[in-house]
Amino acid sequence: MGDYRKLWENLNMDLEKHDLLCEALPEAFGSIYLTQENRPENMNYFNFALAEVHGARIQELNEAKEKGKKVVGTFCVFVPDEVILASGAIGVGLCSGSQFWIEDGEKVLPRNLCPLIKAFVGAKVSRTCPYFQSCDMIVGETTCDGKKKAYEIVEEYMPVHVMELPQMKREKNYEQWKDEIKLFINKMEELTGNKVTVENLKKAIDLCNRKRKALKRLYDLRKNTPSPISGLDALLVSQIAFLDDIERFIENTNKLCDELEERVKSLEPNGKKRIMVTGTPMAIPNWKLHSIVESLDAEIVVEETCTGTRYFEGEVSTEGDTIDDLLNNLADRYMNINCACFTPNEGRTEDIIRYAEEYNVDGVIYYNLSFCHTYAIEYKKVEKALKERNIPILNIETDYSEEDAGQIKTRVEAFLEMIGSGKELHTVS
Ligand code: BJ8
Repeated sequence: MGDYRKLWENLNMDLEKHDLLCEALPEAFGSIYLTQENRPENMNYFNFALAEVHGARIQELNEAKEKGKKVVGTFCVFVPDEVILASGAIGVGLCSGSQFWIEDGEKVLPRNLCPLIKAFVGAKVSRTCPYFQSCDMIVGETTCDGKKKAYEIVEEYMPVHVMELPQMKREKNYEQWKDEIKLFINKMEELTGNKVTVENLKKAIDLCNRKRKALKRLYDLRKNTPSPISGLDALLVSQIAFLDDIERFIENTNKLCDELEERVKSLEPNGKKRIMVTGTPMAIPNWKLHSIVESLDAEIVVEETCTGTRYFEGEVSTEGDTIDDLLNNLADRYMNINCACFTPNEGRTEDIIRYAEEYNVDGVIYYNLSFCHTYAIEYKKVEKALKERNIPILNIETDYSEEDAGQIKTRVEAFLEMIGSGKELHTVS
């Protein structure tokens, strides 16, 4: 990474503390990622994006800001990126996946809270996240209790707009969400001084759909046995998706997929167990579960998470001639995301069952961040549905620390032994 100290200083960052973070990340990335064998060549782009995650991309964002663009931070896949883009702003995902920020988060939040929330609040209060520091506004949402209350704390540091997400999926809830998107459009117009028109909103919808298509293409390739890409690498691509320039991300993800399509033609069986991960998101640099599972005789082939299928499944229609038509299209697509904050949420279990078949999985690991009640409670329903179909499931509740890594490894090992032999070669075109 180049020298960005001046830039970070201008962003009012705590440079000394940030140095500590910058020391830890390359080490973790090197030992987890760069030790993998036979990685696709086109992962080099994503390695570079990660290496420059606090450098070149931040410089790019700040150059855009100098030209008058606004940068907006988000924490949930319900916040429609289309609106941010249509207003001429840049969106960045701010969910944080590092233990580094937990201590600072705990200074202002209770300890018995989900690590994702403690980390993003810690990142803000410690002034060590250059994305947070580059944002003109953040957009929260009323999903889980922890998040919606945490935005009240973040509001003491910077402007916040909170979208009220309904927690049921009845007809009136679609209307409510549509109204919230309308309010969000007003807010973005006020922030940027730009009008959201039918034309620029359609263009933004199209761009986001292209991003979804690229990710879907990557995931479809993972349906092959064996997968032409490790779960770790696919996870990195998804994580970079939340931070990168959208056009460049689409181009590089498609290049990677071109290479993987070639790889599929000469796949050799590897006997590894095919695992689905379902549950809470894995924000960068949370590679803990994937690195444990893939250090064993297994490959992760799909994530039913918000850093996985929930992020890209379902496109937004561009049909219609008015903003109201497009608002309906946006509400329809977003209300189809099956987050555990909804009640009931049968759609998620149906998704998991469908993916188990489509991705030809041998077993499912239910990944739950500690103190995430909605996903923890939903476990029983998912377990019951999978057991009825003889699909093995393992429940892992963990945080960002490495303390329980050994214990998780032992449990995953026992799980893999229990689920028996790996699948034969099976290619999907
Ligand atoms: S749509 S999963 S991104 S809310 S922060 S709910 S882990 S206790 S992130 Fe989420 Fe939107 Fe739903 Fe997806 Fe639990 Fe932690 Fe809350 Fe979390």
